Amino acid sequence: MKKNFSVVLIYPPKKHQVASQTPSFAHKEFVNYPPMGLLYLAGMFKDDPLVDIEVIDCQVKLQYIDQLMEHLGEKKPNVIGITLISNLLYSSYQILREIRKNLPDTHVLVGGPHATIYPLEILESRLVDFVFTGDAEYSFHRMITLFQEGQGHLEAELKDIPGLAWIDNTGSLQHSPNSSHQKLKLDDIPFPDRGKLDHVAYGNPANIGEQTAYILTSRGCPFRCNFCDIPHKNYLFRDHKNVVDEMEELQAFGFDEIMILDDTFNIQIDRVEEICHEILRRNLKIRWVGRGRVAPFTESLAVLLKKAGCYRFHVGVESGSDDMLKQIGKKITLTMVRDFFTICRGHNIDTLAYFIIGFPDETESQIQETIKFAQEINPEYIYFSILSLFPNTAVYTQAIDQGVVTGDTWREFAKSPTEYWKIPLWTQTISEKRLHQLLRQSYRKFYFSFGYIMRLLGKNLRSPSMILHTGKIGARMLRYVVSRSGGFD
Ligand code: B12
Ligand code: SF4
Repeated sequence: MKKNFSVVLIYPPKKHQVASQTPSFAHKEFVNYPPMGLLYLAGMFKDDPLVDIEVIDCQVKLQYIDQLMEHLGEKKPNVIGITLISNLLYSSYQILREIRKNLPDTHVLVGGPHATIYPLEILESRLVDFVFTGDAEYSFHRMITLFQEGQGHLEAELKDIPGLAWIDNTGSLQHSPNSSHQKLKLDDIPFPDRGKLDHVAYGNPANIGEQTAYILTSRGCPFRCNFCDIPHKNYLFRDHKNVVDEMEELQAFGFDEIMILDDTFNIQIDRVEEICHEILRRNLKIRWVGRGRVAPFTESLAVLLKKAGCYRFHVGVESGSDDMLKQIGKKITLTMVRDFFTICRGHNIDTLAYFIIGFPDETESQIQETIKFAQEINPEYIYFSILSLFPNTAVYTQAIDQGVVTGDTWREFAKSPTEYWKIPLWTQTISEKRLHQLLRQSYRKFYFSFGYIMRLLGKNLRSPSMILHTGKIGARMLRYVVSRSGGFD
């Protein structure tokens, strides 16, 4: 017999976030996207009157742990679930400790990228009951149903839940393989339940709409850049009709802009073309932004994208040196990059280019080439970061093997997160201090050039609120580029 059930899903706060190697104005103060994974989980119960799901994004609401605990203490949910992101682990563990202490009868679940990499370390902390690795929509649904039926303790049932890790009755760690990703049909998964969050809280300064919705049309990436850990190495994608159904729903809901958050939206040009044709066939009038790679990309695709409402495209360029692009396994060349930006400019599609400095053995002159290259390709926006050695990446393994980091420092952090822990960097060739100076230089040379400021004045300042907003970001950025240190939290 199923019972009424209350579930709270939490995205952890930014406070105590491990300092990332991007200036904080670029990722923390002005950019906020909703936790899509939690909205997808909530979507699984949209039509279930017996399950009440609340999603709390502590990056924008109940940002302090005592506020969050007060709310949870009043609500006393049956289940609490938390997304674990490696950089946000310290505060996530603080929350988990408080939950164990104050709500000992509540079932505690975790999932997300960090949980997928370190399930056993998390279970050893004894702060959670179940860890979900990989995509979790169906596993989460099954688990909640088992709880409702009072069967959440049955080992035989738990073993059938793909990707689930737990400590069994004998005290042994168990982990069912998550082979479901390969078989997952994204078109069958209900749309994320966007009604669970206040969407006014989310945005990106580059967006021009009043209210942006975020969608995922694919998951995973078959490329294996050595610095990146995309949770799935194989690429799953949604049918064009399914994608445009969601876009249509979002337009009806009142969103006037859509940002596609895929890591690699344009891997299959045919599918992207079909999406554009479908948008045009249904006469949708909505602006949207894509996120993908510089290749494959063609002139005819750009024409179609523009016609279908795509006004900006984000791509990872990473470096202005062909040797470096080869070394990091990006599988693109500077010629491909130049072609992409020429095509976009020709068709009036704005661009945002991501760059990284501080790769293994990268020289200062290669970094200068990258800074120059950013100016040459002249996107509307750049986003530079210093390479962070993330767990589960080839470059992190290389760093361990070559003694650049001492031991598996991420695993130690995963076992017991500390407040002032620092992400390892590759500082054998260029010191951390110099990398930060070069990072500041990259933003200064690009955003504070005469040409860029003139372009900004001509293009972006359409309303008083936009002028105010741009002024605020400009002032913050100026403070950063002239500062000698700081700005990284
Ligand atoms: C969009 C995005 C962002 C956005 C928004 C983050 C947000 N609010 O979700 C922005 C740009 C703000 C961002 C910032 C950062 N991000 Co980010 N981001 C992503 C990206 C591209 C997509 C996330 C997403 O929506 N995925 C789609 C959903 C459906 O999948 P999902 O979130 O994994 O959720 C599923 C499962 O994990 C699971 N699940 C998730 N949570 C839970 C909870 C429970 C209880 C259960 C049962 C299951 C479960 O079920 C979900 C449905 O299947 C991912 C890469 C990727 N492809 O996942 C990186 C990624 C998550 N980001 C990452 C990082 C490192 C960061 C930053 C630290 C980067 C930085 N240098 O500052 C910051 C800090 C994060 C922060 N402050 O929140 C890493 C995390 C690595 C790690 N080991 O934790 C990833 C994996 C990218 C990478 N390859 O390195 N990010
Ligand atoms: S950086 Fe982009 S292309 Fe490379 S593996 Fe990650 S998602 Fe794929």
